[in-house]
Amino acid sequence: MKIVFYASKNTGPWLAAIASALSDAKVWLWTPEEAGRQADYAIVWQPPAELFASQKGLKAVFNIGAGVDGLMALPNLPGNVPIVRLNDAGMASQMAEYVCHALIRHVREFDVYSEQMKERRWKARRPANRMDFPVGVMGLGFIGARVAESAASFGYPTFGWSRSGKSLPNITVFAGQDGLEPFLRAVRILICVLPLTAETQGILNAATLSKLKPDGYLINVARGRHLVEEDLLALLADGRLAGAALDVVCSEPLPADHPFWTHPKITLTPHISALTLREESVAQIAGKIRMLECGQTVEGVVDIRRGY
Ligand code: OXD
Repeated sequence: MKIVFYASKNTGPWLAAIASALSDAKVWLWTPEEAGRQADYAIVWQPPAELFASQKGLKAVFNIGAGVDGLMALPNLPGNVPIVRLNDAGMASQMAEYVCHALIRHVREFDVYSEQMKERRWKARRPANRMDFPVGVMGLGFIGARVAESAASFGYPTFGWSRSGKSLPNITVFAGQDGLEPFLRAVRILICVLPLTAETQGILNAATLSKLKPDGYLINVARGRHLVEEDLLALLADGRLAGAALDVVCSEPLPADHPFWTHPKITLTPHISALTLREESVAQIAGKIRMLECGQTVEGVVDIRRGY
């Protein structure tokens, strides 16, 4: 079996992990010089378009990440073979941790306590009532469902929204375009875990964000392009939103002169809410390759029409 791999960094450890999980496979790093070398499987993260232009016999493509928007944008992606994304591989619990941390930091006012500490002020603030902070999760795939369940487990009233809906214990779920407005109106803390597609790009904008309950708070752990950044800045400026925690931005790394860096109501992290865990990911991909080789179907196959 022949496997071509592409990532822009840490390639040595990935190649070694794949070779050790699939010891009968020949594994190599894609380079333009070796573009003609044909593989059965491609395991990639943000590959150049030329990779697919040169590969003619792929049986499946594995994305070493949960979001496939980067792959979907490539012109030569083979249309007739499974494109498989990671499902979970340790990401759901990282994402749930990140989101609950951002949620609780905001609701329990930990940023205020950090400021008080700088002033050596010992002063308790009024306790927050979780009922005043209904949480809404946009995107209820494996990761989104885990995020919603985690928020609900702390006792926050929790709502979910997705294209086609889903039944989840303790979560009130809204579906589709008709469900979007009632969902937003029910929510004060909005969490975006959506896949990025033509339909969801820009979904976090002035019209949608201003439907949140007053003093709304946004947590975006999906993709920067879900958010219209200037709309967020305007809503923060006029006090319509209380703040935002952003793990993703339109242009990554965020340019040094971007207003988000110094905004007092924005907390930023550099796209780390759920990092790809090499061991878990390689074990999952190797298992799926073995299943495909035996003619079985695998989980996590992308619906190219939907884009996720
Ligand atoms: C992913 C990511 O899609 O890291 O997995 O953003």
